[in-house]
Amino acid sequence: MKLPVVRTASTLDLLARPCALKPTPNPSRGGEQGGAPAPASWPVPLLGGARGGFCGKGTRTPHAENGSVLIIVIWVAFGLVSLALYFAHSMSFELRSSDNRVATIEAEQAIEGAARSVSNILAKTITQQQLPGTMPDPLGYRSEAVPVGDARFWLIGRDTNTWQNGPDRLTFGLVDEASKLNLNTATMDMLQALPNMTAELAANIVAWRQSTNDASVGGAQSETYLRLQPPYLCKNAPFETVDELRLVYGLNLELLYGEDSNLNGLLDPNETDGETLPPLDNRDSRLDPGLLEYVTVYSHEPTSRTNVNTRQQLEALLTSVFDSARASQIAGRVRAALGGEVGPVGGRPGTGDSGGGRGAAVSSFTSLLEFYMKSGMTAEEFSQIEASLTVTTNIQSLVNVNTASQAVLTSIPGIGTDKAPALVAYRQSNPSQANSIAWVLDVLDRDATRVGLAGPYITAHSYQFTADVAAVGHHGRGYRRVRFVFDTSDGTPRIVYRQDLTHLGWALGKQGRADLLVAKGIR
Ligand SMILES: [Ca+2]
Ligand SMILES: [Ca+2]
Repeated sequence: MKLPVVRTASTLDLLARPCALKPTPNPSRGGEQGGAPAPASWPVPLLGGARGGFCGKGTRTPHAENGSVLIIVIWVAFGLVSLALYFAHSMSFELRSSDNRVATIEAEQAIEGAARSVSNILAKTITQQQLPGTMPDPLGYRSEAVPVGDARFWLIGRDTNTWQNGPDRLTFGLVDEASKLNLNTATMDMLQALPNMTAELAANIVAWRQSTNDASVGGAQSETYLRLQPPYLCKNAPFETVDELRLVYGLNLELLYGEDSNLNGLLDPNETDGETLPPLDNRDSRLDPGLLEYVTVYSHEPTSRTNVNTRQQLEALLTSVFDSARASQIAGRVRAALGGEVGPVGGRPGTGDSGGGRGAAVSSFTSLLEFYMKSGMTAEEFSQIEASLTVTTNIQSLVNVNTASQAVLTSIPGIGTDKAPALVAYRQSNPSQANSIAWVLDVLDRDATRVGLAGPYITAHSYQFTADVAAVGHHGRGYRRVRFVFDTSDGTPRIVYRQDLTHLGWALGKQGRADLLVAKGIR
């Protein structure tokens, strides 16, 4: 039996040229069906078997009609399947988007939790430790992948001891704001000593913060800023945030961010690839950060201190801390150093202290380091009272010599490029002495000139800390990052600054991503 041949192309022909179809008499088929040969005048059926055609009489066979219907049904089915797939894909996309939104909310909540956690850590440090202005022990709290429900957070920190060697791993923990130069108190020379700074830029920074249009400083004043588009005035008032540097004439993003485009203190792959990806870097496998890494506006110390230049105040403090004999011995030496009566001779045994005021008498102490050098106290004794002392009623923002990076230490007069590496090396080898500035005296070789220059700018205490919190929600999604600055100088941790840094992109490095993938796999 010969099967009828259905030409699919004929359907198109049918739709396009219906009149071209002619019935083809088939004697064999007609015989098998037991019917008479199809009349030449069969009407052409359309959909649903309706009779009557647009071509008039007898132009199509029933098999051609069936084929047409089948193909139309296939097309309709194909359309329905396409619609179903489209909606399925759309729903899947919507589901994923909702999941990401949930993860983002989880990450945001984790960041709020982190802020409370840090506040608690700082409050505990204040109440539990006898010495005020102490940095929380990094081993005393969790700062890496801390779980909050299904979310986790990290506190992105800095290891200022190994900073110059090119960080290859992220450091976690709080960042000491006193480890940086304060934009409102640093001198022009100190600012100029920072990496990538010029005399002109340093002058512009000083001119921005100075209260009057004092042209003697040099630097850009309002007439310069009024030529910019849009024009604005020189502030002539202290910096309120570090970000204000972007308004200072000549300071562009390249100078502020340097190679560390995501401000995480880590050399990310795009930060050491030359011109391949932004930022522009020198491809030397070392991180060369911008100015933002080295400056702050938050560091300041509490004002309620005992002034070592006020005799009664000092003697009252010494008597409350030491036994009366030792207190009067120290007080005597201090008086001698200040040009008063000669103090008792003879130092405490075993301390290396030969007794008596050292060097020429001064009218007043210019720094605690100088006071310590001339008081004849041991380092241990000095560390007990150091946080309660000051030399001035107008306390400046000081640099914590125990946490500052080598670049910041280099900018301090009397330390410079020759002593900064020695300071970093010494504190790395002697971490137990980090509660005081007494050790600095040895590294500066007890040189009165160096002590006189560096002393007024250094401290061993910190009261402001940054918590740079990065967080992800469930399955490592919904990345968020917020930077908080806490101030503890009045005895209670307060958030004084908050900035969303999510726009800077992923800050947890390749290792962080790998850790998340591992955690995801384990779940
Ligand atoms: Ca980086
Ligand atoms: Ca580099």
